[in-house]
Parts: sequence; C-alpha cells; structure tokens
Amino acid sequence: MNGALAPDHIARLATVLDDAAIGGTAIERLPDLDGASPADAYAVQAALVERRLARGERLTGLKMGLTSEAKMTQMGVDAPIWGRLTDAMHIPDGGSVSLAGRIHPRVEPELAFRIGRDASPGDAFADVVDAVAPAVELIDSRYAGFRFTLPDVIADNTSASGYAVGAWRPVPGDLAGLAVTLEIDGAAVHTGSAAAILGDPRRAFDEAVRLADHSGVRLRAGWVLLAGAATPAEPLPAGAGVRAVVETLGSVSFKAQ
Ligand code: 0L1
Ligand code: MG
Repeated sequence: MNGALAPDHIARLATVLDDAAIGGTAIERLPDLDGASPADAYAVQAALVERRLARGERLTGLKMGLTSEAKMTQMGVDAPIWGRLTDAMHIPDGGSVSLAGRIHPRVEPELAFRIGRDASPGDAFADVVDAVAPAVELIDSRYAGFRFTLPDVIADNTSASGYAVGAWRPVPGDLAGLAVTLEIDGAAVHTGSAAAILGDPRRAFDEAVRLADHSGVRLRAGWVLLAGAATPAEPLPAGAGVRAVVETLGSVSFKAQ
C-alpha cells in the first residue's frame, strides 16, 4: 500500500467491518491495510464508528488497547492503541448481555476512569479524572481466529464490543499496586496487578489524550476511559457469569446469555 487511502476506500473498508459486526460473521484480515499508516487505520475506525452513530448510537468514551507489555511485544509495538465506546456497548453492572451476533467474545478485567471535564493535550490526570471503577471489557475481533495486523485491529475499533463499569470511587493515591482478579462462574481464572496497565494505569490517560489528539478526538466530560487489561483475556461462553474484582475498589459483574 502506498500513501493515504482515498475517502471512498476508507468508507468501503469500514462497511466491510461494520457488516461483519452486524452479521456476527468473521472475516479474513484486510490486505488493503497492508502497510497502512496509523492515520489511515484510525480513519477507517472513525468511519466505522460513524456508521454506528448514524444508526442512533452515542459516543460514551474511549478505550485503550494493547496496554500490556505482553500484547505490545506480540504486536511489535511500543505504544498502545485506542478505540471508541458507544452506549450500545454498555452492559449494566449486575445485568446481562446477549452474545448473539458476537463472533468469539472474550472478557478482560480493567480499570475505568470517569472524565470530569473536557481534556486537552498536556492536562494532568488529577485535573481531569474524577473517579475510578472496576470494569470488564468484552472484546470480539471481527477477524477470523483473532488474527490481525496492527492497522487491521485499529480499523476494527480495537476489538471493542462491550463494557461494564462498577461503582465509581475516589481515585486512590496508588493505582498500580492494586490486585485484579477475573472470575468466571465464581472461579478465579486470571489474577494480576493494575501495574500490568502501562506500569501504572494513570499512563493510560496520558496516552489516550496524546494519541486520540492525532485524530482530532478529545476526551469529553462525562465520558468513560477504559484504561486497558490487567490480565490476559478469557473466552466467554454463553451462560457464564463474569466478575472482575479490584482491590479496595470493589467489583463489577454481568451474565452472558
Ligand atoms: O482491549 C484490548 O487490549 C484489545 C486490543 C485489541 C487486540 C485484541 O483484540 O486482543
Ligand atoms: Mg481492553
């Protein structure tokens, strides 16, 4: 691939990804994105999410992905990626989510930040983030076998599919030291530390502000920022109950149907 993708090309790729998500059908990765720049990949993501907004969905925040050392090494990158969240992706704490139409859903325990005021590059975490909560992200790549390149996964809105957020709490002095557990049907399947999120989850805020600004996107007051996963993701079968527990912050749970 040479140079920037033309607008109609971006729109076509967004349609392919959107149709895969709507139909719950895995697609092969997109050869058109071979060698694509991050700017082009984020342009496809923007067009993809724009299609959701045109159907009546509303932006509710951003998410960070590839925030762990292990995932960055696997993808050969040294910075995380980001995606967009909408109200249709929200799963109520203690509620349920239908897996119908999901391709190969997985869950990962995260921290969520509540954005207290519109953020600009250079803003300090403490001036913008007014609360933190335990969270679960439901990811679901539209690519067969979760096989993709970096531009592919950026274009696919970083595998975003759903998210649940627990009760908001004041931000404690130390976030990195918090233990995190992911449970399926009451059994712990992964345990980790919030330090797995970029060494300190606060860095996810800095990176979100910095990277989203390249696409002209700013975190808005009232939005949620998912900071990234504290453990590997776990496949989610229908009928399973999911709970993430974050030391001192509490838990968040939902049932898959
Ligand atoms: O939220 C995440 O870290 C997922 C980013 C995309 C890569 C994947 O689907 O595992
Ligand atoms: Mg995630």
